[in-house]
Amino acid sequence: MTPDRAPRGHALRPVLLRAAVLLALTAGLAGCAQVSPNVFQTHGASAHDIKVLTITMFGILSGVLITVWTLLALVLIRFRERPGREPSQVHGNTTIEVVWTAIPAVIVVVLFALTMQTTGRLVGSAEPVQLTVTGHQWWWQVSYTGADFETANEIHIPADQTIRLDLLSADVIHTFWCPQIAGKIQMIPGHVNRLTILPVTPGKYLGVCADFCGAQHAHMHFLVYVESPAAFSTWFHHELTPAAQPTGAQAIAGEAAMARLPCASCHTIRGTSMAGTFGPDLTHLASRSTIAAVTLTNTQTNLRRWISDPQGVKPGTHMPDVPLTPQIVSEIVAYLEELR
Ligand code: HEC
Ligand SMILES: [Cu+2]
Repeated sequence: MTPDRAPRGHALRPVLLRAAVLLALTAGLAGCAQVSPNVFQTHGASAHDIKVLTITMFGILSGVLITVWTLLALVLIRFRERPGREPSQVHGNTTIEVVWTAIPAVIVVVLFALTMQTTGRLVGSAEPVQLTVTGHQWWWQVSYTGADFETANEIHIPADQTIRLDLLSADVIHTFWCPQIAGKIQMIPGHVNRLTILPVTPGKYLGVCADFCGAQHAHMHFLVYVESPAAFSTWFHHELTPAAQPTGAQAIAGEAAMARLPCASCHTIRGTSMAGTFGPDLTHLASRSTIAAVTLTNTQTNLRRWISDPQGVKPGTHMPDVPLTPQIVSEIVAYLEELR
């Protein structure tokens, strides 16, 4: 019925407008982000390989698409219906059948070969294990082979060195993905997946969990710091040291409070009696730039917010709200801020 058509045409315009606004907003927001997991700005060998493969495939397949559409358009125009005319009938023509089977077969073989070549490189050589990253709902536990320390959510690695990551999960399936450095790989409970990476440009790169893993999946980010070998070595040797002894009166009270509160049953602070392993190691918390899997920047205000009400910041997080007086919160924050 014709009357139906007009309103449909009108309805389309606001939809297109909204889509355009949304697209502009997204682009704007992406521009604001301090670190963006931009797959086109690669700074790791495998991320680069994946980008090249993606662009090559996109090119080949675009060629196929354009060729098919062009031929289709030509055929539609040239052989449009005209009275008393019919194109030659080629049904069952062997030459044509062979050609249009062979061309796609060749294309598929080329795509397959390119993919195998790239994935072969991604698996990499058998480097000694250097890092183990364990996905937890909703944070990342990080340890270095042969080194007696643990950290969380912020991974430091030296540039221009091949590194092997052993990836595990403590609960459900997560996916480790730092797009500018390497491809994504799943973290599966009870199974070790390996990823060999070669970061090239020093810098700070954002990583995400790329598999829906529960309520706070969207707040399960990590940061990769690719550093010069000297800077990495400084960081690494500092991490090996036990926690700093608190100096201020508030901080001393804060340490005592944490040791007697439930905090101690979930968190380790090396050099103290606190040795819980359920939550992130806090030994050098103050040297991290973010907390709660890059949900908040590591500032005094945010530490207060987190410790007073983790469930308000990250609803469902496995850190419970522990009832604390503002005084005790201040003491704990003073202590945590000394844990450089
Ligand atoms: C039941 C275990 C549990 C208890 C009790 C607990 N936490 Fe946590 N805590 C966690 C978990 C799990 C996380 C990670 C949460 C996330 O990122 O989703 C965490 C995160 C943190 C972080 C952020 C660490 C980082 O690097 O992101 C701080 C700081 C912290 N807790 C301090 C405390 C303090 C102080 C107390 C006591 C008042 C406490 N926690 C009690 C489990 C616990
Ligand atoms: Cu996850």
